[in-house]
Amino acid sequence: MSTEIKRAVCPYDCPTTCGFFVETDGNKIIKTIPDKNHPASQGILCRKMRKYEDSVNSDKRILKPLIRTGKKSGGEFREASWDEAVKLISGRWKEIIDENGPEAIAYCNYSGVMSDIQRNCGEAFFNYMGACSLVKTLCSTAKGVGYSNVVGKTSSLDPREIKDSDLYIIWGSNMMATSIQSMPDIINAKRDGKKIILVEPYAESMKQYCDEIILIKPGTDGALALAMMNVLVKHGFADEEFLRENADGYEEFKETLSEYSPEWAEGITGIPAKTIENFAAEYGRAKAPAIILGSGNSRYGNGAMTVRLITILSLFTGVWMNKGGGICGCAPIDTSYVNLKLINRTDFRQKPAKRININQLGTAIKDKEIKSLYVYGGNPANSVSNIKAVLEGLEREDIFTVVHERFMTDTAKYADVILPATFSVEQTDIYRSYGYCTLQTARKAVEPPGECKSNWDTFCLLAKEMGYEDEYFTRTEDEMFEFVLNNPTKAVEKLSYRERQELFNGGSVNMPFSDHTVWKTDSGKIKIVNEKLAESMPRYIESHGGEYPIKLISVPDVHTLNTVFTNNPNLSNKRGTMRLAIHSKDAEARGIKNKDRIICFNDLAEVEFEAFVTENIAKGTAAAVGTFRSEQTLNGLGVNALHHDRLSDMGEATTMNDNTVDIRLA
Ligand SMILES: Nc1nc2c(c(=O)[nH]1)N[C@H]1C(S)=C(S)[C@@H](COP(=O)(O)OP(=O)(O)OC[C@H]3O[C@@H](n4cnc5c(=O)[nH]c(N)nc54)[C@H](O)[C@@H]3O)O[C@H]1N2
Ligand SMILES: Nc1nc2c(c(=O)[nH]1)N[C@H]1C(S)=C(S)[C@@H](COP(=O)(O)OP(=O)(O)OC[C@H]3O[C@@H](n4cnc5c(=O)[nH]c(N)nc54)[C@H](O)[C@@H]3O)O[C@H]1N2
Ligand code: SF4
Ligand SMILES: [Mo]
Repeated sequence: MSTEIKRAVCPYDCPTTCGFFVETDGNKIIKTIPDKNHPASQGILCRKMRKYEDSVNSDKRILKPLIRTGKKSGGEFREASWDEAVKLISGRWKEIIDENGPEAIAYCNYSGVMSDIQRNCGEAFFNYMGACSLVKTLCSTAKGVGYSNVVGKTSSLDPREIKDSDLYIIWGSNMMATSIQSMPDIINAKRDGKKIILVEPYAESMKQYCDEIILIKPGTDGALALAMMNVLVKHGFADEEFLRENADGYEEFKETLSEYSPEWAEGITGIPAKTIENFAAEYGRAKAPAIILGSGNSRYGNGAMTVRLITILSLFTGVWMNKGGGICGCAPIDTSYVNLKLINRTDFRQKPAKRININQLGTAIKDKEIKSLYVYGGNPANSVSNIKAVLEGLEREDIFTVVHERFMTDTAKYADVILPATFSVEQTDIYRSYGYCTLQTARKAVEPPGECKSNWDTFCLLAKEMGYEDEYFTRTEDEMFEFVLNNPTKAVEKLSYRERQELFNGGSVNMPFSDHTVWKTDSGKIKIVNEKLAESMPRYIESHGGEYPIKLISVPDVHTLNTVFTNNPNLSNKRGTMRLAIHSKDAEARGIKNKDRIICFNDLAEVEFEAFVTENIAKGTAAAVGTFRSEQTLNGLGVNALHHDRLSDMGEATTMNDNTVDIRLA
């Protein structure tokens, strides 16, 4: 059998955006091969992707359009042709637009495929239609806003720059799950005697790689950062000359710091004052400490302020000027690699429409004014907060729902029409990374099975049927790909001929690291005080919290990525039963032992878990690991049923870690 090796890029929502190769027999993917020379992943593929062929060739894939025959969510469908499905959809949409206007149509898209054309082409379609617009803030928008409120467009460290750091603070990141490619640097640093400190409410996964574990109460990291800055000033570790020269508002901010003593912070964070003193001093002495910041602590009612405070802390001792010093995990790229406007076509929208925040999708689609919902590259029936509201909306007989999917997800079960979707290796696209300075492309490696179609091809078909005549919708996928590459941004224009050629054929290009020492803000200075904000002076604000005694957080699982891979039995089985980690003291107080069936409850729902009793979690905290399909849950509900749909202080982002619950034996 003759086979061929083709280049591929991981399309999932991870900071690394790993590159790899696939071996094909001309028909199917038969093997996934890591790329040792890849600039970011360097031959390391996570366990989810090591046998990607199992996911791509799964016999559970949807291969034909399906039309509902039974009740909503009943899972009864009949096969249909694309022609019938597309005519049905466009027919209903035209009726709805005639009767109620285009804002009666909503869409939902998130992280299923992160490559630029396939992810964003739906924006162009719904902009053209004039449908409701979607506020896509399900993940880490509060983090981005908190960071840029201080340093504007100045970039954070690319993970490849932390090799030069002399102290590592892993601040709320389960790197074993979400940034495995940086783990060799952590392991090597520890071996070389550099210290690794973990700041986490839930340290189970990372504890063995760290020298010191600081367990913190969820949502209180801002208080820790402030107390550290109090100590840095008190003991002369703050680089005051640097701050006076480079930052707006240092003197005023410094005056407020005396309030934020380690003893004050102990009361809020649960971390002993002495530990805070020592941590701050250790940080103050380091020449090039790297704060590796996850997104977990931004998913709170105070999330943007928390990240703002940690960003200020990272600047407080002047270490951004030293190689390896600074913050890693925010935005390492300070320029644009792809001209996104060519894809999402914001210019198609004639007037502003009703905005739907994805975190509040349930409330939005319960509203009878919404007559149709189109879902692609997302699984809101599992991934969005306040699941009961989402399901109530999806259950409506009078909401015409179309789901473009690869598998029969919980969301797809509620569809009137399901359209079969492709995998990344069956489509052509451009891949930016949000964690590394790389730009990649991959051409289609194999033809899709059955009648699966990419998002691009599907939207072009729907546009044709709707009578949308713009040239945009007439291009083939390859033509669109080449059109975007032929209209490069300034950063891409600077690449060599060979690199540009590589992008055309499918390849990974290493872009230069950014300069972390030029402040790309409106004043050209670091914004400690930012007059443009309602909260111009940074301070500690409380998270939303709630009336129940236990704080609930949701954390990533190493075997799955949100609900992607939950249809792969090898990975799901290894992940095991839906678990809730709780501290042994909290368990004891409730008569709960390890592996007991427990009910976690609040005003929104009751969700059953298996108890995981541990010392590696802050007291008064419960951590739900992974996102589950309903059939894999214990009582039909996942943890998101316990999440309110409140938004963050800035960035309109998720606050999925900011809920309270109580727990009892089942
Ligand atoms: N409890 C809990 N909830 C969470 C999280 C958590 O850790 N715990 N994480 C949160 C975060 S950070 C995020 S980003 C969100 C993710 O939320 P979502 O993006 O809604 O959820 P996913 O589970 O990633 O679902 C993506 C779906 O897209 C489909 N898909 C993949 N590729 C394609 C394609 O090319 N075309 C089409 N049409 N479909 C495709 C996949 O089959 C999958 O069903 O979840 C959030 N919710
Ligand atoms: N294996 C795997 N990989 C993934 C994902 C996955 O689900 N599984 N998800 C993908 C997605 S969608 C994203 S957005 C990225 C990043 O995904 P994220 O969900 O941002 O993951 P992490 O950055 O590892 O950060 C989560 C960590 O924050 C901690 N945390 C929660 N609250 C607090 C707090 O108040 N303070 C502190 N200090 N820590 C807190 C949690 O305990 C957890 O360890 O990863 C991607 N990669
Ligand atoms: S899921 Fe994340 S870590 Fe795994 S291959 Fe894809 S980008 Fe890399
Ligand atoms: Mo995410």
